Amino acid sequence: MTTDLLAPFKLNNTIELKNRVLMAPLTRCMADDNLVPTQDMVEYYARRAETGLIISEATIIRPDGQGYPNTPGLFTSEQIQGWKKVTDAVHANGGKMFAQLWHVGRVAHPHFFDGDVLAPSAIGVEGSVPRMRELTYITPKAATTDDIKSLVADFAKAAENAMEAGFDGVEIHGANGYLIDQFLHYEANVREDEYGQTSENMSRFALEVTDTVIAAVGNERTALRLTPGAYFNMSEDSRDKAVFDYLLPELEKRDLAYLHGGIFDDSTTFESLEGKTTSEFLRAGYKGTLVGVGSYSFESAKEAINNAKFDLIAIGRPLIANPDYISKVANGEELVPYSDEMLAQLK
Ligand code: FNR
Ligand code: 8K6
Repeated sequence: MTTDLLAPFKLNNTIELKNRVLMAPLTRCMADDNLVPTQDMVEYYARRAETGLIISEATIIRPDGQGYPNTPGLFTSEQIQGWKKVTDAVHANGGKMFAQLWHVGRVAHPHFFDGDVLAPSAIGVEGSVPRMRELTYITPKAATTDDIKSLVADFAKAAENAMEAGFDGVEIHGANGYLIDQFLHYEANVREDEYGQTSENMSRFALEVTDTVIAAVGNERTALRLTPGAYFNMSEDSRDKAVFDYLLPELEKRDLAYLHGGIFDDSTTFESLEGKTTSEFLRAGYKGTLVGVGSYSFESAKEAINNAKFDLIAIGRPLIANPDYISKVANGEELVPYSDEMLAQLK
């Protein structure tokens, strides 16, 4: 029997999705200057409510988590109210939506806020802020244990705010070289305290954030995105695999809503993961609900799910190009191809 991707999927006792096709988190840099979602964003998300679950664009948990212009936040009442309009519109169209909770760590830029750029260690990245080429990255400050406590607490506070804003759950952004991912990779973490040096220590921050978010909103409303193979704002280290070998079974015990791989093309293999792809590596180490992502078509996703490579598929760029992706694939209609120029406008 083959799985129908467009049939309902029970995530857990709290949440049932109307199909297995998720909208991947997609940063659009279109919030207003107070980082509040706009009416255009309300309509953009509402148009995509036919997907089983919309994952919001990455949303910063506090001011020093910002590394790109006009990315939305979830730390002021105005931002919460702005998101409430989005979730109300998505719900009115029969959809469900999680907020992706984000802190960029060392790729934050003080252009956007007052204060230090925090990271696990004082190791910077080369280059400059996308779309703002005059802003080159600075060397971050290694977070103190008090800084770490406040970061963990602020992830939980943002998760509570997400509930107030009407989201159905949260996806913690632990991927793509941002703060949580920086703790998980040797290239960015050379700490000598209980957050560095060993797999258990390097996993500590990710697990503390996960556990406090679960305490705030419940495990059935908590998900996590991870990038075991470093590919963005980070380079691979052969020791990284051991960190994820420790982390994945720990996460499995938490009984999350789902685990999500972060990657642009899931055919990419990683030397540091013994030649595995992101979804192969995550599937081998994690038995709970797994979301695949990265250059999949509806057909290739169907094949992967039927071969038990993962359980749900997240679709990114094709959903930028086709707000009506679900009805098009259901009817066998041709999709509009994505192009980067489409990022200039919210359609
Ligand atoms: C992304 N991606 C991304 N990932 C994430 O975790 N949070 C984010 O905010 C973003 N933002 C973002 C913006 C844009 C313009 C692109 C193209 C991508 C990655 C995204 O979720 C997904 O993993 C990739 O796009 C691969 O999936 P597709 O597009 O091949 O289906
Ligand atoms: C999450 C932060 C937002 C960054 C936006 C990234 C936009 C990239 C759009 C182009 C996609 C090209 C895919 C190439 C993948 C290379 C990965 C580094």
